[in-house]
Amino acid sequence: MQTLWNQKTHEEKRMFTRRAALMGAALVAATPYVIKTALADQVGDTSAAAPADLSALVRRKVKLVAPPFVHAHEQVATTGPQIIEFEMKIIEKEVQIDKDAWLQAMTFNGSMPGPMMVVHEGDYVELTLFNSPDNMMQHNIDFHAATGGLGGGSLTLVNPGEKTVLRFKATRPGVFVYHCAPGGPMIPWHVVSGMSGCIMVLPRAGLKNHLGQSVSYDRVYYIGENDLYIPRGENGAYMRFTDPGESYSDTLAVMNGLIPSHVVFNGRVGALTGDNALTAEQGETVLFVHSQANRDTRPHLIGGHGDLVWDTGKFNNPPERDLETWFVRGGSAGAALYKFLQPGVYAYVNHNLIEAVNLGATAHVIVGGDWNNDLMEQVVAPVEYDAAHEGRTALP
Ligand SMILES: [Cu+2]
Repeated sequence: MQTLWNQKTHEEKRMFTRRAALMGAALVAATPYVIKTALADQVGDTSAAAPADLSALVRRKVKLVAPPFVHAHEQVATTGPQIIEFEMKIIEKEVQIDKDAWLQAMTFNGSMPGPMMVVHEGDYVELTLFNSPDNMMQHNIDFHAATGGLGGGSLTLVNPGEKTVLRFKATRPGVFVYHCAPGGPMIPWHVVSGMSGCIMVLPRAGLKNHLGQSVSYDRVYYIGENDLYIPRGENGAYMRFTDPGESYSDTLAVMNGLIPSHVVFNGRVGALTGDNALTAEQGETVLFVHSQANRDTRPHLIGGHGDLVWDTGKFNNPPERDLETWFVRGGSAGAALYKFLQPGVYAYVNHNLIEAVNLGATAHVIVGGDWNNDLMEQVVAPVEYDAAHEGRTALP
């Protein structure tokens, strides 16, 4: 299949993709009984539903920005519910994820993760989703924040060159994953190829602490974590492919072993370190939103804490306080609020430290300000000691 795929014309690839996706859909239906497919088609048909009258609502267009940044938004809504219009384009492209490793990535809007959307509870999200004509694959979007229709997945399946518009009402406040889910084995493959992102549905009155008092943030950063499965060739080097179709079977073999070759924040090793480090100032409160569409993770801010943490990511639940590490379940997003008290370079990691250090899941936050010796002081700098006389009182 791999060589054949390369010999196909663009049109043939499109047809192939369509057929593969249909096969995927058939697998999802998993039919021992044919009648079940018919029933599923019947109940999944939305064409006869009464139209929703939203003519009284104001529409607002919001341009999405690439993570870790988030588009400008109000924390406390100053209007009633609106229809918030977003656009996203699906782009398949090769991405270098480490010095020696490349991924045939599938992306929402060209980034891994896809952009974070922010709306308020009661708003309507209206997304125009474009599948670039340069792509090979059929894609869609499943919003965990949405109700019905496979989170929108059953209503948004687009071929290369097609667009679709989905509207859903944001009824539950929290941070929620969205991801591509085009059916069958395409689902995990597209997700571990980069197709996930996050939406934050803020309560209209903004965030509240454990006592129900209002809290706000000075900055918000969106960290999307990806587990990646890059196959190695016979010479031990990572394999590089010309297109997603060619990469599929070798990648699937690694995926099914459940051991990622890379675990990264924002698409590649080092995406949020060095010149790309996150920044903040002493005294600022930062909201870290962390999503993982496929696999569990455990964010930890080295040298800091989570002052208020919604580790399940849902703002109707009171936040936990003073956490050292929090847990984000695969297929969800979490949010942690922290006020930086001390300047310095903080590492924000997945505290499986093998994943953080050896596989890539590390970000840095550079915080400017004045050191507070009350919180911490280096009383004696490292110095050689007199082993004949000192250190004898330490042991029991
Ligand atoms: Cu997809």
